[in-house]
Amino acid sequence: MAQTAGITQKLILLFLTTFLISQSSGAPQNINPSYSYAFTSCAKPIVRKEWRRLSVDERQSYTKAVLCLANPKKAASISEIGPGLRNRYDDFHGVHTLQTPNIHWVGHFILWHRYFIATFEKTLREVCNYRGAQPYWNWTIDVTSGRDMIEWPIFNNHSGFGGNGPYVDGDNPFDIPERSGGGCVPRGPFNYPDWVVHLGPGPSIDYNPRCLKRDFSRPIMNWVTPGLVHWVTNVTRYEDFAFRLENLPVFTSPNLHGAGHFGVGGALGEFGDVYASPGDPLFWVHHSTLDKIFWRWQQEDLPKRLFDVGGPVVPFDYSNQVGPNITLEFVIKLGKLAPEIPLRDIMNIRGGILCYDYEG
Ligand SMILES: *[C@@H]1O[C@H](CO)[C@@H](O)[C@H](O)[C@H]1NC(C)=O
Ligand SMILES: *[C@@H]1O[C@H](CO)[C@@H](O)[C@H](O)[C@H]1NC(C)=O
Ligand SMILES: *[C@@H]1O[C@H](CO)[C@@H](O)[C@H](O)[C@H]1NC(C)=O
Ligand SMILES: *[C@@H]1O[C@H](CO)[C@@H](O)[C@H](O)[C@H]1NC(C)=O
Ligand SMILES: [Cu+2]
Repeated sequence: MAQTAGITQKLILLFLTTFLISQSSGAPQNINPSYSYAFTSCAKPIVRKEWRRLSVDERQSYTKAVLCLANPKKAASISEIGPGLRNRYDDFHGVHTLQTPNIHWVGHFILWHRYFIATFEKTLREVCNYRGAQPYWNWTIDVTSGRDMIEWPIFNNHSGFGGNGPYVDGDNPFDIPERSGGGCVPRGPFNYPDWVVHLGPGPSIDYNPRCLKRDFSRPIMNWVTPGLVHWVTNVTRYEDFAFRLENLPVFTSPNLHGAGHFGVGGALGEFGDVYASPGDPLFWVHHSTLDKIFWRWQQEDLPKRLFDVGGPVVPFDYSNQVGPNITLEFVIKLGKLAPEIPLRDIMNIRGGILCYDYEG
């Protein structure tokens, strides 16, 4: 029954999309006319589901596939970034580390991460025989539930990513409020030594094997509200959406991207480390949610938004003191993990080189 409803929903979606495009075809605006809408090439997208919509088996097959990517016998390192990288998961971590100074607080933040996640999802499927799609984590449901973070399904010891680390004292340079952990995640698929973070902290790509730490901060997680999601999406231009999604890197002003990173990673956890955050596999479910919000924003006015990009090439250069804005021809790279592509190729999640969609 739920399956049928999902399919119906997708058909309606496809219909609406086609309808909007045919409506607009008389007077294209902000659309490059050389592009043909390539939905036909992606008739059967893989469908990314919310974590709790997966069965326990499906959740475990996802986390098992992630563990497989970190097993050098099953998924060898190919990135040639350095001797500190020992497996394919490290390659993803290392590519993010090397590019961290160029992919945050820029116009292409959400698009670079879209390509990064899609490549990760493809690798899970091709290298580790994972049959599903990359899941996403709708934090709004958990934050508004009022339940303790430790009880959220995503942090389940058995069917999730495990929970918080035990409390340990430590530096808290950003004054993360009510930090509550900081120690090694004790249970779940990503406890030590089942899961070993190799790179970091920060920009280091040296071999530095250690446990995954988490340091929950409920007040930061509470940044996520339906009102904040609305504020981010209640804009008509891409550059405004992109700016609001990241917002200023300050702890006095809430932002969706930071809520997940610092709500879970706090002061001492990997997830709060802007370079080393992929060391925590929550990275993928959190960033997929941002991508879903982006896609939903695009869909609200597809003719205008499918190919709308903007915002600075250089981090924080919102008034172009240093460099230009991104364009559809702006090229992004993932090292040896995937071909270099212009942003144009990944504007549509159901066309060109991408073929996935979101349920819910
Ligand atoms: C998260 O769930 C809420 C409540 O069901 C829903 O309104 C919202 O659109 C969802 N957000 C995302 C990103 O899926
Ligand atoms: C998960 O395991 C930790 C450590 O053993 C425990 O403190 C916590 O209560 C468990 N979480 C749940 C929801 O049972
Ligand atoms: C959404 O944008 C409109 C038009 O700019 C504005 O009037 C409205 O207050 C905004 N709503 C929110 C919740 O930001
Ligand atoms: C960058 O985009 C902004 C907003 O559209 C625009 O005002 C500005 O002129 C652009 N900067 C450059 C250098 O093109
Ligand atoms: Cu990032």
